[in-house]
Amino acid sequence: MTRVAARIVAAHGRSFLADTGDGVALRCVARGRRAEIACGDQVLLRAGDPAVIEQVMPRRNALWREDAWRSKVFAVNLDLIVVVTAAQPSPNLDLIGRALIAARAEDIDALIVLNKCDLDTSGALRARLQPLCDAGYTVLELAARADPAQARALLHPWLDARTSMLIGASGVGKSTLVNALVPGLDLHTQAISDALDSGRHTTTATRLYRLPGFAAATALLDSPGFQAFGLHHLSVSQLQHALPEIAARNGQCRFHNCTHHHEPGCAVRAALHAGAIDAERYALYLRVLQELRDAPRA
Ligand SMILES: Nc1nc2c(ncn2[C@@H]2O[C@H](COP(=O)(O)OP(=O)(O)O)[C@@H](O)[C@H]2O)c(=O)[nH]1
Ligand SMILES: [Mg+2]
Ligand SMILES: [Zn+2]
Repeated sequence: MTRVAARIVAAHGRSFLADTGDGVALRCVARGRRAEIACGDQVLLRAGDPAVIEQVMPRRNALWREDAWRSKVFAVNLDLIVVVTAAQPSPNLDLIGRALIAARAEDIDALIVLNKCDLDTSGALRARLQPLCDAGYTVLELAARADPAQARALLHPWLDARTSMLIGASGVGKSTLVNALVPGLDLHTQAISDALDSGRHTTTATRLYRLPGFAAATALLDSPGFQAFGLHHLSVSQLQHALPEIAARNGQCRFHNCTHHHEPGCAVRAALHAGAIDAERYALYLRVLQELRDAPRA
């Protein structure tokens, strides 16, 4: 029986689209009850109509969230997440911070995009994103709809030869950005519906696209927005290493197992009080820390 290697480019319940390398998206289904298969998974297919996913290859990493009720894999085998924000709709910095933590915990690089820079309300958002710049993240300002050529030029060095995933709230312009990067794709922005989205105007499934004009290994994933981002799967140490401004103080506290919450001689709280760590970022750390402590451990 011949097996074909392929990459999952769309996941929708138990049915999938896979790319076997010839550019044709093949419909396939998962066999039996198996672990969640996600966009970006490398698989072996048994030919047929539909083709059957026989095997899922080991993953390099996975961007996922977990709360008390369930865990969800957004996508796997990623090099970069591009967190897209815009003045409209106004960003939720808690969710953005959590996505950045989830990415760093899996060794996935991160970039922040401030989209819709043509809106004159963008200045206020720039100020709100400053703590992320201070923590070492790059913020690129662009306008996917107003100036797609510039958006493409700015993103090229970040996306080229890598597998990247756009994430962010619904309406910030992720699908518009994919359209700017894949000429002729005419994606389902809120103005245009799409078959996979069953007539709805918004992106409901994560999809992987190849980018023409970029290196062959380049892939970009568009994703729907998310309303929650639990991080129950992390350990306290992973959390501390996933916030760059806290990781930078690693080993500088009086106690080696300092939680940076109340202990004397804490370098993180000293930096907080000196203004070197942003209060909102520290509050995010404490919120997630508390959730990890409340979470039932397997
Ligand atoms: N003003 C402005 N609007 C934009 C820009 N990029 C996208 N939009 C609009 O924002 C809305 C949501 O875009 P969409 O790509 O569907 O967002 P998604 O939900 O993140 O995929 C649409 O009406 C777009 O035309 C931009 O650069 N400037
Ligand atoms: Mg979309
Ligand atoms: Zn400490």
